[in-house]
Amino acid sequence: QVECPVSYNARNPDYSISQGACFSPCTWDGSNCWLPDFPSYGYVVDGPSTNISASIRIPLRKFGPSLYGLDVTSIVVEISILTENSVRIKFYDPANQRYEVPISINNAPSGKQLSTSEFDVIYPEQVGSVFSLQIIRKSTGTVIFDTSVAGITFEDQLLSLAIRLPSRNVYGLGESYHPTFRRELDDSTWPLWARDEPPNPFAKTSLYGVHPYYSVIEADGNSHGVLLFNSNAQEYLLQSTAPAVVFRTIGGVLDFYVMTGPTPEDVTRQYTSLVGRSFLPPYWSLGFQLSRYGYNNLQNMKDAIARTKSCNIPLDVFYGDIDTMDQQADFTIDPVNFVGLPEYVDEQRALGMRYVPIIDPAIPGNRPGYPTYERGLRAGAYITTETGDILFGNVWPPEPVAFPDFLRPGTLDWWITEITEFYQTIKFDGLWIDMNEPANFNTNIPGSEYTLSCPTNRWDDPPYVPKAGRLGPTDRLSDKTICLANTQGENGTYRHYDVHSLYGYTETIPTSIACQSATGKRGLVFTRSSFVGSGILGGHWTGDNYAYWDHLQYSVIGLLDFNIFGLPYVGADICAYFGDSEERLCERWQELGAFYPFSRNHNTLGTTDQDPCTWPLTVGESTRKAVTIRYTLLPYFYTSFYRANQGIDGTVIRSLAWEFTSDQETWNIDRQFLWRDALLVSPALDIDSVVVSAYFPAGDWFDYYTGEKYTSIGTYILLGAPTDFIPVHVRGGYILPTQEPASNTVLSRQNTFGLIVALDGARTAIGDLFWDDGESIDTVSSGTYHYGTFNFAQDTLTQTVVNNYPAALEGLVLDKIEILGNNGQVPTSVSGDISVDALITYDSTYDKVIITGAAIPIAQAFTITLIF
Ligand code: MIG
Repeated sequence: QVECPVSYNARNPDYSISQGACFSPCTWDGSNCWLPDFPSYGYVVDGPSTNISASIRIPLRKFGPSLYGLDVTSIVVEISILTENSVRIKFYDPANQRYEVPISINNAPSGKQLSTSEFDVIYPEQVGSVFSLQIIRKSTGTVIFDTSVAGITFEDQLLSLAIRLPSRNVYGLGESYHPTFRRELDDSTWPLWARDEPPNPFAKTSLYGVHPYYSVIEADGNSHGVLLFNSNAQEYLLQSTAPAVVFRTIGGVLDFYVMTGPTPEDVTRQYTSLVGRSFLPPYWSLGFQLSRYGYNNLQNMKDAIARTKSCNIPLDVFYGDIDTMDQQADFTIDPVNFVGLPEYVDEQRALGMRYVPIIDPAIPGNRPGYPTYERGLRAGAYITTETGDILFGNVWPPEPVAFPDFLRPGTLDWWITEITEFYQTIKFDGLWIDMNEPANFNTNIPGSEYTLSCPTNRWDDPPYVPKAGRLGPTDRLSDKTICLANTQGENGTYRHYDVHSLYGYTETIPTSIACQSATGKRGLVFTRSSFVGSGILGGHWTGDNYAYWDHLQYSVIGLLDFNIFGLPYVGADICAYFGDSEERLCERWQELGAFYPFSRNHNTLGTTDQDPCTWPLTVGESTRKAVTIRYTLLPYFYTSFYRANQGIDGTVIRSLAWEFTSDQETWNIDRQFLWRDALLVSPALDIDSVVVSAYFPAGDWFDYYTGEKYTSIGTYILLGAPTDFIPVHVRGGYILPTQEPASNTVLSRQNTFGLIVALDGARTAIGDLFWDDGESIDTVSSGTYHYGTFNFAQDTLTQTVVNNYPAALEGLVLDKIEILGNNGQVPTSVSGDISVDALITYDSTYDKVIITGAAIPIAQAFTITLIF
């Protein structure tokens, strides 16, 4: 049985359903409302299958009762095998072109039919049979995708498919705050609708971005993933019985992609191959970053940066939020409070720092002497109402504002020009795009000065209101955003109803182009609202978190989620956005945040300062220690981003479940994570706690700080975690490139390299190094990069240069090599491509061999051998 979709505007305020809201054909069982049992309604096979343009098409016809009406009686399901391990299943209306997501993904059919080496697709062929579809993993017989749990619904404004799951290990589906990485199948319904709504772990609300994608670990450890490529307002039900994921959307088509792994990392790689590999972030964007909303004037900004530098915390990036603008208008600078900002930026950039300003989409339309609006008007850049007038809302700035329509070509040119011209005012290195759900204050709330009240029509008030609609006093989808009947695209091709959740995605594209054309460099763009495939061009921060200990913990889940969504460049506001942070919390947050891909301390207007060196006690010192580890390991981290960008790997921040899938204990772990495959981070996340119960999958692990070895058979170990300390371990069998840290990455990139060689039981290890100038556009495609692989075996360490580009590493040497896990075998010397002055020492306490003064040019292949 599957729960009946009961419109959210017919429900009780707590979302529960009363009998009166449960109507035929659904039935009330005294406490809940159920759909009729399958197969008493749905679609039947209506004719023979045909094979057209490398896909199989099966005509289907509706039978049984309708839910909200306007059923599409005749639909087609088209099955296209894309690769040996991916398939597309698309249900659509062959007679009427319906809206489809206007983003191109890599979905060319291969021409294979219903079966690959990995899976079979099965459905009844006989005309008149009730249609359902199964995908079966060949190697195990597991049914990984099974629609025989409920009837398919394909109405004009309600489309639904229920998928029976082969296990209860479901991950992904977002963006939302949820308290566990492995989703709870507890009969809850979650929205998928871009919304400016702070994260609330208890209310199951919409967040900024939309990723209708899950990944499942099957009972035997095989793994698959499922994407519903749809951008309309959606919800999904995580049903306990069956168990099942039920998708419901109010528009578009049902366009599913299934990836069959078989490992979770394979699934993520297959997903990023489909929707696009993540961008390669500039090296500096992996440095530590400082921000706040409400510096209020230049002096406060300068003070925070000076404080941070004065306690020797490496720092690469500083920010200008909307308070640096002239009354929050894009491309301006507050002429009173931030006079001198461009000069200060120049001064800091000369020292190797980078500056990133915020940009909001909304453009004030009523402000004398503000040419950006006029130019946008001439470009036809703004979203219009149904009657063709420009739509005015009220957000930042809180005055009548127009919303750029990034689905119109003219908008793109205008936007790129505005950003490029802003570069003449102030030099920036990246752009931070906010409020792009798009947010609008007070929509449908009468009484405020510039209230946007959305008219009543079938888009603003659809017959079925999914959970995404329930938010404020009026419970409409347009609450806190703009009206859904508005049109977008050239000649009003689209309704905002359809493309709402693509707003952030579509803004990211021209912003990224503009950032590169203005700066001539790779740049960094990160966005609050994201969609499937946003990782190609941008990163993400997880939004307006609170100064609570559980938000510290959930930030780990945010990292893991976005890594499986293909946006590995992600982070949470360190020390929290809302609320005054607290010293111990901020200290732990700085320690954990030192291991976020996007590592930025940020808070909101009116809160007390929380930059690491503003605190009286040890936050500054603890931050310095953790951030110094980060900078030391940046060559390894940067290489990990290269691997995700190239599809060698799926994730950068990796859950233990993705790396040690055969160990079931890892499937629930979400308080620890890995940097790729070889660095385990086990943060202290609880108030007052100075120990961490950390899980160590079977193998050898080395304490990052001491080199002490733990050989685990797969156990929890209680680790000491004093307030100034974050446990970090290196995995045996791996080689991590390092570099001497410095006060920023411009300087650290000139320092000597090191290698941490962590041996496994067989005394072997592998690793790699990607290096380029860290900021040029397209270094990979132009071949202007170094990529080398390291290997240690039979007492010999080598680098093989896979892509030779010595210019990237000119003058840089590998100087320090630490070999961990020697089983007490002490070399007396070292031979090969190494300086005769190299020193070799042995630390008997931790069984560590340390070679210093190696002076090996790191751009070149080398071989060195330990002599015993
Ligand atoms: O209404 O630009 O999430 O990071 O500092 C708040 C001000 C608007 C929300 C973002 C936050 C940013 C803030 N913005």
